[in-house]
Amino acid sequence: LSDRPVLLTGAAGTIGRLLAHRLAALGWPLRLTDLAPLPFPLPPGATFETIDLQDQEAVHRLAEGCGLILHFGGVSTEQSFEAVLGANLRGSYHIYEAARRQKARVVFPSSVHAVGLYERSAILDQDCPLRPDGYYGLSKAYGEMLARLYWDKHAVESVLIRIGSVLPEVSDERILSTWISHDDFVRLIQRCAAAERVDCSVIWGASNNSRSFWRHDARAKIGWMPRDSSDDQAERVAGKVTADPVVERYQGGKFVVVDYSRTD
Ligand code: 15L
Repeated sequence: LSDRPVLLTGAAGTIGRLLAHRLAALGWPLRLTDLAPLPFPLPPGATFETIDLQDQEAVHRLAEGCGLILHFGGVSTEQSFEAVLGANLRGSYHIYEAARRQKARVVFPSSVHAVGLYERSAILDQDCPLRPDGYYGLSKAYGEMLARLYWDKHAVESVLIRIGSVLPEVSDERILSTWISHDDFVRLIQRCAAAERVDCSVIWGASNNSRSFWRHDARAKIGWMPRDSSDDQAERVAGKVTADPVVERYQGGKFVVVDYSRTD
């Protein structure tokens, strides 16, 4: 994979900008894109072009020659089905078609919201049934199945990272379970590129948190072990919870309550 350009979609987003800076500093040849203009100066060795992921031609053109696609573009919050449909469902399909043409590996960021309707007491393994907590989580479940289809049918390799919360530090009690440090996250992306083969692997994207909701994934296969942990931040956020019992009941937290109508 090493000398071919790396396409990073969603480069202006929260995770995109972290990766753009950190991977450029590691000397990666980055091809950045986003729907929005870049809110920071172009990192060394990177190029940038504004495209809409719904424009299949543009996605194919931009992916030309790339060996790895980090697909962080699209909607990242709970929104209407129509909003999610274009960016996340169509957009991810265009990415996978481009990966197939370029014989590129894909890193697909799935999310805690693909399993957000499990209660917080549940401990999940990688092959648990997905329980999305809204249209955004559903688009992540779709992305995982899209990746599976392109692996089984076309041998397109993917790492599906079920990301918890990529934040500089823990901000409430729930995030003690879902937190992944910037350093652990960047090291994970490095392993996604460096691993000899990844097939179609699922990784729980969290640091080594003793309050984790998750266990068992493909980390040994890709050679990643988180080094950080939320544990030493527990005291600082103790008691930081919302007043909403639905938010506090489920792994997905506040995304769950958008249009929630169960009464039991
Ligand atoms: C996500 O999938 C979101 O994109 C992010 O903004 C956070 O809300 C995160 O999940 C989370 O639930 O902590």
